[in-house]
Amino acid sequence: MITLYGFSVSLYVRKVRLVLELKNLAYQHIMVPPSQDPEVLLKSPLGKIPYLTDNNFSISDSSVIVHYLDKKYAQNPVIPQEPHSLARAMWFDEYSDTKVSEIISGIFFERFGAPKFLGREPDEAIIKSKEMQFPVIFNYLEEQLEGKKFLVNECLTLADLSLASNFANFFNLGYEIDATQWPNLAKYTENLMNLDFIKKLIEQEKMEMESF
Ligand SMILES: N[C@@H](CCC(=O)N[C@@H](CS)C(=O)NCC(=O)O)C(=O)O
Repeated sequence: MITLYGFSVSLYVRKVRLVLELKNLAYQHIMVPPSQDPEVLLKSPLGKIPYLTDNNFSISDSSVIVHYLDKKYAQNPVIPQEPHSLARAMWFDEYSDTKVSEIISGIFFERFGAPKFLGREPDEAIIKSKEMQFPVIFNYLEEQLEGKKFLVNECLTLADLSLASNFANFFNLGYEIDATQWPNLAKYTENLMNLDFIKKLIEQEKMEMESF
């Protein structure tokens, strides 16, 4: 039995859930926050979410979990085998987890996390400075998507799922991508968000967040 731990608002938790859903794997999802509790540290040594157990095996970190799942459950693979494609998929996963996350999910945290977890109002100056950086990531992705439906090999990979997880936060915040400036990125994100399993998970998350 697979059990995934971590609040669904986390983009890293969402990334793993997208892979579990794509692979049609049965799993239990336990909504927990990050924690330094010794019991948690046994499964997630940095105390971060997500972490996952598969029967008696436990592992943490979204990218590591996805690599594990892809190796163990081969259906609908998300990690390419060919070296250049593998490197490209890993690079975009890294780019999404760092640069894109720092900007988009940084704003999401200010808007929703700061009031909920830190008991303070969102800092509009922080939000503004992050919004000013949208063009940096948009320009890069626009160029990388030229003539492509997906980022690697014309098929859905971890690269796209990782970005979909961040862009779900972007759209949930009410932002839009200006298709006149970034036509490739606008079309790409629209296609991603309209994939059935992604749409279904985002809808499910909305219900989970209402009772959160
Ligand atoms: N590289 C990790 C990052 C996970 C992460 O930073 N999770 C956040 C929640 S979105 C967390 O647990 N933060 C608590 C902490 O940093 O102590 C992954 O991909 O899973």
